[in-house]
Amino acid sequence: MTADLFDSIAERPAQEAIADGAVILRGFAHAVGSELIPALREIVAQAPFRRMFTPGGYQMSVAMTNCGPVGWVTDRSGYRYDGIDPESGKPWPAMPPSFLRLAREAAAEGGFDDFAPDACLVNRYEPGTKLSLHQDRDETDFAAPIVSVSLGLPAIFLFGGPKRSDKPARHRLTHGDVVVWGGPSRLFFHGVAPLADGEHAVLGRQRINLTFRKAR
Ligand code: MD3
Ligand code: FE
Repeated sequence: MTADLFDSIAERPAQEAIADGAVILRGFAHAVGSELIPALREIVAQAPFRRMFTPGGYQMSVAMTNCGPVGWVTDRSGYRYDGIDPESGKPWPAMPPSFLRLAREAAAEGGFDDFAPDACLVNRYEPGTKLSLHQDRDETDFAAPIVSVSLGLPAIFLFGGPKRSDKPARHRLTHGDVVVWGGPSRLFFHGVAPLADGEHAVLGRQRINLTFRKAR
């Protein structure tokens, strides 16, 4: 009993440092998951998921939407943060207080006090979809971390280094896991492997990832 408990703690600590400035907070969003999902449904009702196009003309397999003062968009003219949803011509839905609270608490837990995100990108992965290795560099202030919240089906997160050619490590992220990326790791290459099929009790056949950013 004691050994089992000890082993489970040893193998799955609540905080896993995976790089300088990057920490996985296992299950950090679990308790508030039930609060996040209804808020997410309201966001998606106002700003539905859509598969955007890269500047190179490829349609992304991951579907996206945003909430908050600005949202990340991509089209043939490039990547940018925009206060207006190009599909509706209206501002993005507001960031729910529960989202903001979670992002700020996680950032503080990861060593970043006073995180003030102005964008929350919402990614939807269905089985077989993926996100190729990339850097997040459309924000103005790289001193601010990015906070990510995983919901629904598990995914294999690919975490490389400062160069595209750095061989990525693989980290399995499950429902309720939160990751804080700051410091040197803020500009590391990363991606998500093709999602394995499955069924999640609350979200069904999908994974939803929230990324909180300070864009401006
Ligand atoms: C590491 N999303 O939206 S979240 C993205 O699971 C993105 O949907 C993935 O990469 C997802 O841009 C990964 C984790 C993440 C987000 C931003 C990072 C890791 C990061 C920025 C720098 C380093
Ligand atoms: Fe990214």
